[in-house]
Amino acid sequence: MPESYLVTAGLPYANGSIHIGHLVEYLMADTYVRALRMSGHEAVFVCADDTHGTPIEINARKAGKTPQEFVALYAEEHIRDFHRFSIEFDSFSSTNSEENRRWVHEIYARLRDGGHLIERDLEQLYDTEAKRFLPDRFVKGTCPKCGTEDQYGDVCESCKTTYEPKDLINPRSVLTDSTPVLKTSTHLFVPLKTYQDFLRDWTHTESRLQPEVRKFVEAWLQEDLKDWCISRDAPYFGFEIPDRPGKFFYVWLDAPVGYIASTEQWAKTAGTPKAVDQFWREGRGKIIHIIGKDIIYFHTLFWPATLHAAGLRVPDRIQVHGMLTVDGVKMSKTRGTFINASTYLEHLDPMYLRFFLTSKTGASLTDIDLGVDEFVHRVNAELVNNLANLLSRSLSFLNTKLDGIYGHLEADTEPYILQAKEALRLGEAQYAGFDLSGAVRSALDIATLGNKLFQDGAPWKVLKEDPEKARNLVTLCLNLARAAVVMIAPALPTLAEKVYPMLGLSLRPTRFEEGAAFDLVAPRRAGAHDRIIDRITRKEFDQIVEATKALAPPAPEASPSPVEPLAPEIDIETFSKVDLRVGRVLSASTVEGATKLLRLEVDLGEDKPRQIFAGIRSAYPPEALIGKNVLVAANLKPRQMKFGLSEGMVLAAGPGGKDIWLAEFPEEVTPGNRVH
Ligand code: 2FM
Ligand code: ZN
Repeated sequence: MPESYLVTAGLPYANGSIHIGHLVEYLMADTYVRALRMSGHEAVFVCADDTHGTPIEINARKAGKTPQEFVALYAEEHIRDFHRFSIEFDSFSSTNSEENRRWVHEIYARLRDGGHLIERDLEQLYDTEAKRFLPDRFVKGTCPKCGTEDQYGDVCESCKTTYEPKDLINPRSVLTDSTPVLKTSTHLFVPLKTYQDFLRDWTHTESRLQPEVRKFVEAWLQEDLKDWCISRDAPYFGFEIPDRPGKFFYVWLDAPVGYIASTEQWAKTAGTPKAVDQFWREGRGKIIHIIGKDIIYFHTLFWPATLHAAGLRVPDRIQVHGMLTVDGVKMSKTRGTFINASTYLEHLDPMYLRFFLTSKTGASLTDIDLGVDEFVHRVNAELVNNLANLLSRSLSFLNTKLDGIYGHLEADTEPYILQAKEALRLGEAQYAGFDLSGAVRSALDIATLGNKLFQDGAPWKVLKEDPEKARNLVTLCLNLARAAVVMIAPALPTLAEKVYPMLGLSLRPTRFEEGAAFDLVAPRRAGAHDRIIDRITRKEFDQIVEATKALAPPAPEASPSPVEPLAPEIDIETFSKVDLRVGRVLSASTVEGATKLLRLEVDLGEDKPRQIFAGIRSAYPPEALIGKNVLVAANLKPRQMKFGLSEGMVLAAGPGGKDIWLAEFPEEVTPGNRVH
């Protein structure tokens, strides 16, 4: 049954270039949407630039531009980069649009008139010369803890203590160097706890959230949600609050509303202006948000609560993906792995990255690693030597030896055809369940079968005695290749477009069913064949890394850190008394009254998960921990803390503050495994 879907990807800030970390999400969303359409569904794919907020306002000023000019430059760049990666939105809008302003006003009016807003005073540092309140990074002063001078208003670089700007000793404004004063301002809040019951129901609805995300949200919902401040004082780049001159909506209020505004822009250009109301007021189809795990809180609490309060449709599904790492570590500017889409494109065909990233993207929150050697190896072995090779060798054989005319599918080919049809069915379901990796694998399995038949059947030998037998064999191989191309088309649309005419077909695949047609038979003929795709080498990727390094500002000189002296020697028996286990983090949450701690629920393969308090809050946002396999000292005597019992210890390294790293194991390792 054809259904309707509205699919969104997170809105990129109009404050920086699209990089390979972003691409994980946009490629996932684009591939998913293409697959929905090939299954016969209606799928509308919208996105926009996220344009508001303090960082953009400040960077625009630094660049000598108005915020509007500044975001316009990024909009142009983003649209160009997406296009070059064949990421095709039905609408790519901006949160600074008139459509968005209207929707924000409507939502605000509904919140206000429904009695869903409260007012409260906040005391913050204010620069009397610049006439503005100062966010954390606009205040410097002496650390209240260790006395180090010249520290920002959020964290001390020296002792890593986090604090409020107003806690600094001798604070001064970064903008004017004047001494800020404390000033009170009235702000608007959404009392989120009013929606706690609604959110619980919403969270529990089947297939709304991945199980690991649901656990996480449930943990947040166990405690009263804090009121959410939705206003900011002028000057601010954003929408002014209608009946509050000088107050603006906080960027995270208007950003997701951009999903609706972008739907409206699509609806108007498609000539069906009512479609926006159909999706967002009447329930025309499923609303699916694809996001990274760093913005779960916004999408599972603030956003559905806001929509619910405003009487609009709430999302049907939030699909969360893991973050991109390169060779197992976070992307880094100095390592040259914080690669912009445009830098990549100067060196390699986007198809390689589409292939690799989709082949690594599944339905879990596990981080996605771009291992450089693996990238080169898999592109060459799977895309070039398997799929493209099947097409090239079979097409070139048919065209050069057999006049390009297809033969027949003999009766004994039935099992192979059934096998391919089964892979197509499986692949289609895999796409629908966001298991893109599985779907790509299903396509490659069909190609592997084709290559094996070609190799075993050796048409170049058969040709002399029985050219029709050779023709029929190659015909089977090309029908299998076509099935594989159809299956992989959502991930690699440009490959499919290139290859379809070579097979004698028009334009591009539009339905998965076509892959199961097996109708490339006489008297049809193949088209002219051409190079499909070339092998790559490590050198090309290294050039991308070098080009990226050249863009990065020089790294500050690292101060030598003395290595701590070793503890006294112990024997193996003493060591083996420590029972080290692999534990999987099921949930993580902050602890009221403890600025350094996170409360973790860790699965050690036992009947029930353990509660462990870990002093890693300064380094890890709780949501980044879900699903990680960590190293746990499992036979430590449980410790009663003020906040509860801590039943073990997770092990980590680093000097403190943001620089703490948990010891981790890959996802394949089973929780509870002993570490020797
Ligand atoms: O985290 C980000 O990059 C935000 N710009 C995402 C916004 S998504 C949506 F809610 F607007
Ligand atoms: Zn300090």
